[in-house]
Amino acid sequence: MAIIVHHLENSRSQRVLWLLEELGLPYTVTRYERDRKTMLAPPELRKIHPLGKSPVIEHQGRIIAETATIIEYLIALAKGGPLGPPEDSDGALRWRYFLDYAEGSLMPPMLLALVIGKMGPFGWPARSFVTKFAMTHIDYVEAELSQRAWFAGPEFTAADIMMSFPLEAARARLKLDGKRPTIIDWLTRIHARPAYQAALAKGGPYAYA
Ligand SMILES: N[C@@H](CCC(=O)N[C@@H](CS)C(=O)NCC(=O)O)C(=O)O
Repeated sequence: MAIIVHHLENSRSQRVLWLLEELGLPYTVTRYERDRKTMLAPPELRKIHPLGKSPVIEHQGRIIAETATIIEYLIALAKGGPLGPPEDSDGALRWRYFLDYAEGSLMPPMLLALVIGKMGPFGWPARSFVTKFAMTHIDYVEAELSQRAWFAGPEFTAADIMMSFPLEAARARLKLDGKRPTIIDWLTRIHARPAYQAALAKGGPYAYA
């Protein structure tokens, strides 16, 4: 049974389309547009999952939310393969870690930077604190990526897919170009992947590519 992806434009769910393209699994996309004023998801998404967020997938009667959970589910469905955890235990640990780190630790400062930016002058008092908080993570990620080609090890895996959205958001909000060459090089390499480009064509508007 094909997988249905409930996909919100310009959002984290782009990663799920990309993973499905990499895995070559059949899927269909139900697209949602953001409210033009609030930039929130439309109420129809709440009919799929009570939180009304994207991504959500449907498969064999299951409704599955949370990007990392979806990624692990799809990797299991594809029976592992090169995008799953590496065979060496350090690589496997890094794979799992970056799946959690992307949404659990890296996204909160990126979201704060977005909110502060939208607040205009009211956000100014918090700006230097938030930027410092965010840049601590960016420096950490830059150092990690300087040690190996991809997040889990020498090969591209789903850990790279998971890390794409926060780092694309960081590039847009924290103006990383010219300052963090390793992250920018990694972004250039992921954007060059045919499956990344195919997912863009399926997903519609995505302001971070
Ligand atoms: N940690 C969740 C976050 C889900 C989430 O916040 N999705 C955003 C997309 S960028 C969303 O649906 N935002 C619209 C809204 O909050 O109304 C995940 O990774 O799936």
